[in-house]
Amino acid sequence: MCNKYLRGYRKSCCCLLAAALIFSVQPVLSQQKTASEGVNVRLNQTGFYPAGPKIGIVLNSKGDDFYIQTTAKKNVYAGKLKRSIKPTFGGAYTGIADFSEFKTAGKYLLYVPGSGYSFPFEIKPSVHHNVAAASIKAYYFMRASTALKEKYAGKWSRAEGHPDTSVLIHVSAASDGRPAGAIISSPRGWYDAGDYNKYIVNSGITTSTLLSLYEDFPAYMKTVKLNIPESGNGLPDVLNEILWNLRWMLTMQDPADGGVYHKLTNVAFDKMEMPDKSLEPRYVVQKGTAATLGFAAVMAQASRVFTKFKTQLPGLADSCLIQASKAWDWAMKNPNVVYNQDAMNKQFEPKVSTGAYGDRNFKDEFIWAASELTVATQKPGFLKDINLLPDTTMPVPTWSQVKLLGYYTLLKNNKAFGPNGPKELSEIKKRLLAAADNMIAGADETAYQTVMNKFARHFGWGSNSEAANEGILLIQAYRLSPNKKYLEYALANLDYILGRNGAGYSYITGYGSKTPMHPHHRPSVADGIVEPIPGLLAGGANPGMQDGIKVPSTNPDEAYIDDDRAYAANEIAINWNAPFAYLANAIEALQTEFRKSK
Ligand SMILES: [Ca+2]
Ligand SMILES: [Ca+2]
Repeated sequence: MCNKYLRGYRKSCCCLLAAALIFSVQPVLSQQKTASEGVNVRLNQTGFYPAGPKIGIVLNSKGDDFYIQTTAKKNVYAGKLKRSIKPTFGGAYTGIADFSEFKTAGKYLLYVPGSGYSFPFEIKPSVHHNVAAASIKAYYFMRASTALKEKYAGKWSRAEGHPDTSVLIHVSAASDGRPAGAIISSPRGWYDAGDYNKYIVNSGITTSTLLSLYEDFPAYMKTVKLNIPESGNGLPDVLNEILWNLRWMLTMQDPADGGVYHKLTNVAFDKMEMPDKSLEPRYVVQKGTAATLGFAAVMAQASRVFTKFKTQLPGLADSCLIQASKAWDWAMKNPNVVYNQDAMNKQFEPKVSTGAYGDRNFKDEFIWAASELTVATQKPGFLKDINLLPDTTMPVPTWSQVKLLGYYTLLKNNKAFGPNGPKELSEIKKRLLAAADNMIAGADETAYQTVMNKFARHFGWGSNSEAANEGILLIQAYRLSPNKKYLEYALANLDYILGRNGAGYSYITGYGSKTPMHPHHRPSVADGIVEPIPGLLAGGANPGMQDGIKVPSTNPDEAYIDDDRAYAANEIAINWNAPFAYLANAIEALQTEFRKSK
């Protein structure tokens, strides 16, 4: 999805080799005991809610019995496997171990004679609390322009990188007031992904998704403590973390005309080095319609959220709304300014080869920004010239397709409109619920019992964010119409990401028994610490191999490799972590709902 071409790469795997040698001196018995864990028996490696659904998937099953065992291998529950109706993408049928009716809290294994054991898992309330919080804390580790202190970052503490107080105006971005080579200050923000650049388009969907998490579940999000420098200042920590990026975004608007620079970047990707070692000049480049509308949408949403914290943040909500309106005005005057990096490089020096995030269709960005501004201002004018229903598709959001972000906002603020809401609202609601119904139809026939596993096309670049965004759509539908199936299949996609999948990985660094150890992420590669920075979501299974690194299988859901060169399957990115953070925290916030019907 980031579609970034990389240079100056070097591999660093000596640490893993050393770890493997240490493990080889462990007693043979313990090796045998662990050898079969998680190979044929796949499930959420974190665990399950006592009253929630609990499913394990068994590959190569010989019989039809399964057992839940304590970690001392004592049987506490027995059940029968069901055979999947449809096979995996590789053509094999699976055994489905449904132990939902086993509700006793504890630590367990799923055992299937002839197939082996699952990894250990827990049954307990709030079982996802820690991994959900870690996926937001991950943004602290992505902060530019600050040192990470040991008190907050533990062994991943590091020196400050990229102060970005002296950023050049690239010739593509020159204006009367800011000629090429002029200097602006644009500090803070999150590094985008495996690289150290900052892109407004991708920051837009990311920041909005995290703001929505707070907006949709404010009571729960107040309980999520992150141990970051701002903790304890009276704001929920998720908002504290968002502010680090929001304050950077605010500096990316040209105050003279309201247009927003597409990105703040080196001219080329850095080597695989720590951020403080990267000292290349930084530029802001060309203003564009996608960046400016994304900025308008996020700032309008932020004004709505932060208006409740005027004591702690005097003036912020007002500034956000003023800057959102200025951005909107620029976009209305410049409705089709594409960021075309190749064309820019033919015209201007220095050439820029970092992530392009090029988009040519702004219908969805206009819908998103107009929806946010309408809700924030309660003025219907923003929607006047916008076709809210340009087509019948309901694509889950990506950085280049944000229509549903606008729909979610309109629907959840439905009541605020009173009788003067957009006339399309009821149709949008109908389409969202139909999309959710469509999504869950047939998921129970798949080999892994998930929406994610329905179609090969779900397994593109950043497939784990597809799984998470499907989960968000189902949760948005559940909030409109409390069909328990929506919630259960949202949870099933969380189970997918945390281990019930074709690759057998829990795709979040540091959470689960088999997790990515070599994400394509510069600090994780360069810091000399064996464990990668925790709470990061790997892109996931993707048979495309755009990086040229061979994956062990090209079956779509198995096409994953834990290799730090494999940016097509194993990069991390802020726009992938955000939907995971939404899904995992939303499921935690809604966990008591599982008790109600069963
Ligand atoms: Ca678009
Ligand atoms: Ca490392």
